Amino acid sequence: MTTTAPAIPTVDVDPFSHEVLADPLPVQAALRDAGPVAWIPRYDLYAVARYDEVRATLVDWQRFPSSAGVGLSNFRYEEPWRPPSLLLEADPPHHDAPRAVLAPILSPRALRRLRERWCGDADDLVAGLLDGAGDTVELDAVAALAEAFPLRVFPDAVGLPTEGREHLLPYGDHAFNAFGPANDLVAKGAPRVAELSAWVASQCARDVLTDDGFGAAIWAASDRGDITPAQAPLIVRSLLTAGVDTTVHGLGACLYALASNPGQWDRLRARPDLARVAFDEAVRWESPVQTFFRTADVDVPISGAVVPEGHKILMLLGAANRDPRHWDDPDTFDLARDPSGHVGFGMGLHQCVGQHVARLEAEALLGALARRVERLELAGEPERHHNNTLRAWGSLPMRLHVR
Ligand code: OVM
Repeated sequence: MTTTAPAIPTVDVDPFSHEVLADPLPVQAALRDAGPVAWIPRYDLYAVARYDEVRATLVDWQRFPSSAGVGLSNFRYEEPWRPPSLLLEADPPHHDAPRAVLAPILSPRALRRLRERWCGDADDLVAGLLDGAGDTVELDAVAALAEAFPLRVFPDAVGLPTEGREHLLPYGDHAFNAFGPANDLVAKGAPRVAELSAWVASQCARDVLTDDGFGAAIWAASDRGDITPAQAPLIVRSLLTAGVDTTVHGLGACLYALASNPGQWDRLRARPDLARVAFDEAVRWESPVQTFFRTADVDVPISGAVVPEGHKILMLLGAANRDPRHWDDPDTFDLARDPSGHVGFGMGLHQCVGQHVARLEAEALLGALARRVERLELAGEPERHHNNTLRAWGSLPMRLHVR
């Protein structure tokens, strides 16, 4: 008698179509409900969308390595659009030195020196929007807050010169599109790739960076021999790629969640120490980074089915973060819940190394707003910004009631 692995359910969707990007929740649910793993014929792609399987795939770097790329493109056969990241697109042992160098530079302990300054910067930004404006202020919370604050503090913390910072968001937007299929979103970015990549590369040089930022600290690690001088600029590049759009869209998600759940805003104003919970809950609820891929290094059984060696597997972080098998009432944004364990920052050895930076930015901005804004409300139809990887707002018209 022979036994065969159970068939993998087919789910014929395009997770990267505009229809799905406009509202990914139905496809997330369909993939979760189809089974522990599903097969997407259009891309000959396996997919996990349940919390347990997403988490298990994320932590299994031995069988699901990252060095063949964490997008749809398989670096075994296809030339990457830029030299691979030494962090994101690497496995142990190559991954370990870059990670060990960067982690302490971005650790909560190392960030303590920035806390007071960033809180003051957030107060200044909010004062500039509210002072003398009357009882209510209308603004686009994406441009005025979610983009303005990270762009004000993060490039300074890295040590970038002022010139050219407007390249950061378009570069990151393209990098996150490039993890998906070669669709219209990737084509839209293509004309500027050379220019943006050249600018980013130029900003990673030692003599361009100030001597007191994250960039200088990475270069100092190469002086100590912890990494090579050839690795240093690529690690700086990771900060510039992964550190801006992600935080912007995380803050956008958080502001949208708070504006559309006034009870949660009241709770935050009463307990400003909930700012970090609010941000993590927004990262769970909205999952600004929706997806990443791995590549099966061997045939990998998942609940009896097999993901064949050499195939890509799509991990739907957003689906896992709303899986009712794991979360109570997952679609509710709730500051009373403990969102820890969400996979919005990933899990395991590649878990977001910059997450403490993002949380500090959120704490500073939400704190400044909570001190001065009685109520936030949507003042018009919010607009999505479509990206193959990011769940993002393009504009969030809001009315701020000031006290
Ligand atoms: C990188 C990187 C890390 C995380 C996300 C990301 C574009 C890039 O190391 O360049 O997205």
